[in-house]
Amino acid sequence: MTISTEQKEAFWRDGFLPYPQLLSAEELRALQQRTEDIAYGRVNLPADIKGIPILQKEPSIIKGEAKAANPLDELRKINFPSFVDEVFQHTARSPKIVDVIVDLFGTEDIKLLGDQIFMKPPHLGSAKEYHQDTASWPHLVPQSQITCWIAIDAATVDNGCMRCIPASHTLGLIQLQHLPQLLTDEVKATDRAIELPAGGCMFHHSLNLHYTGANTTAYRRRGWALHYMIAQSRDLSAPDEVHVDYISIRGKSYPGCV
Ligand SMILES: O=C(O)CCC(=O)C(=O)O
Repeated sequence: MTISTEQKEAFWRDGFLPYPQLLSAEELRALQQRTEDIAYGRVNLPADIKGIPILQKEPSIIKGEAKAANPLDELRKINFPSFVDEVFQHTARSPKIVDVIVDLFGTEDIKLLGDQIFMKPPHLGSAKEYHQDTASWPHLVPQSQITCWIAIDAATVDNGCMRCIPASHTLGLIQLQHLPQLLTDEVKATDRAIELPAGGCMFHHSLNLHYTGANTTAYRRRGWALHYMIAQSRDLSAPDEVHVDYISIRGKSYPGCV
C-alpha cells in the first residue's frame, strides 16, 4: 500500500487527493524538457491520432488576437503524449503513479484511456470551465476512472491550479445543460484550490467537478492529466465513435472488456 488508509478514505469521500511529492527533480526536468522539445518540433511525432490533433494552440493565438514569446507558450494542449512519445509513456507506467492507482481502485489490472498536457501559458492560458471528465467518455463503464494530474510547473491560484468541489463525484454524471443550476455561487465557493509544487500531483475521480482559472501571471503552468481505468471496464461506444487504442499499464486484459 503506497497511500495510507486515511488517504484512500479521503479520496473516496472527497473525490480527489492532493499528493504533493511525486517526481524527483530529475524526472521533472526530463518532462519539462520534453514538452519544450515537442513544442519546438524537435521530436518526431504524428500530427494526429485517429484524427485528433496532438498539438492544440490557445484560441487567442489561433485568432491572431495574441502573440506568444515562443512556440511552447502558444500551446493550449498536447494531446495523448503517452500514446505518441516514449518518454511520457515511460512515466505513465511508473510504479510511483500506478501503485497509487492500484491502491485506489483495489485491482492490479489497469489501463490508460487517454492523457493530455494542459499548457496554461503565461498571461494567455485560458480558463477551463467546471466539468466532469466522465462527460468526455460516457461510453466507458463503470463510470469510475481516476486521473493523476501532475504539476509540471508549480500550480497556484493565480496561474490556474485545479479547483475541486468536494464530494461532487457522488452526484453521478450531470448533463451540461444542468450544470448551471447546480453550480450556484454558494457551491462554487466551496471548491478547494489545490496548489501544488512542480513535481507534485493530485488524483481525482472522473465524476469530480473541477475547474482551472486563467493564468494571470508571468509563470507557465503545465499540468499533465493521465486517465486510468480498470481493465474490466467495458467500452459501449457505437462503431462510428472514434477512440484511441487503450494502453495496458499493469495486469491482465479481460474478454469483452477494454
Ligand atoms: O489542467 C487544466 O487546466 C485542466 C485539467 C483538467 O480539467 C483535468 O485534468 O481533467
